[in-house]
Amino acid sequence: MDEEILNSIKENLMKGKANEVKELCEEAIEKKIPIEQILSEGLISAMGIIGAKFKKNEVYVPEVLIAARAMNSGMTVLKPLLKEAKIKAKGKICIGTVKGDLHDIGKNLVSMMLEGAGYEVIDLGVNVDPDKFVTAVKEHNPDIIAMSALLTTTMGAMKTTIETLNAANVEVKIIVGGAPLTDSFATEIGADGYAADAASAVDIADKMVA
Ligand code: B1M
Repeated sequence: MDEEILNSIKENLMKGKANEVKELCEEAIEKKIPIEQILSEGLISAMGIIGAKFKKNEVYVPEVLIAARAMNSGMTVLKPLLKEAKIKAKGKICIGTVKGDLHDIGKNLVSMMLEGAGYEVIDLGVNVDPDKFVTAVKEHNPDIIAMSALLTTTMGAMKTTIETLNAANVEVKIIVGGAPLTDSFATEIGADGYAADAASAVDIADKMVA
């Protein structure tokens, strides 16, 4: 019976059916299925499948976005209970698009996938000044800083941000991503990881917090 509801949550999430996911999560709570189980075997598991399909080009950005919307809709029901139960997130990540860059579709997608994978994500927005990343590390003490850049002209801001973080002597791992980036650029600027897409960002974050 529990398995049936959890499978329905999964299937509806993958189809992007936000209302159904919300109702099924409410039903699961009424049936006293543990919150962790609803989260991991329902929502997170479904987003994981979407992420893997996205990586293989079996689904595209719109499908991922509607699945993420359905995930969020289920999360509105679970979040207050998660807080009550003090269930710990996998890790904390501050994410932002670097200074000078206003593109946020990819960043939002990465953010949703990370949340879908069980991370607490603090979104710093777009055009984020290097000092704002430093302030965020001091304020939130994240495990990871995730930076996005879509312009060749703003890739340099990633290097400046890493230099600023290093100068501030803060202890944090750094993942960078965005269409113009490469693995070798990430290494060159001193990032700890490069993710080519949203699903890979989750894989790398998982390795970093493991
Ligand atoms: Co802009 N734009 N844009 N734009 N725009 C590009 C990026 C461009 C390639 C278009 C082109 O010329 N063909 C070009 C950049 C050229 C270059 O630098 N090489 C460009 C330009 C030039 C500009 C302006 C300078 C145009 C102008 O005003 N003259 C200007 C700059 C504004 C600024 O930022 N200061 C500008 C403005 C805009 C809009 C505001 C109109 C709009 C942005 C709206 C928004 O984001 N809210 C826009 C858009 C939509 C695009 C395109 C069409 C689409 C970008 C996008 O959202 N893709 C883009 C052309 C293109 O890509 N076809 C273009 C979908 C998204 C899901 O993919 O962001 O790549 P992406 O994210 C992927 C991965 O890259 C990765 O995962 C995501 C999912 O797989 N990823 C990460 C991204 N961040 C990551 C972080 C990670 C890990 C992975 O970890 C930290």
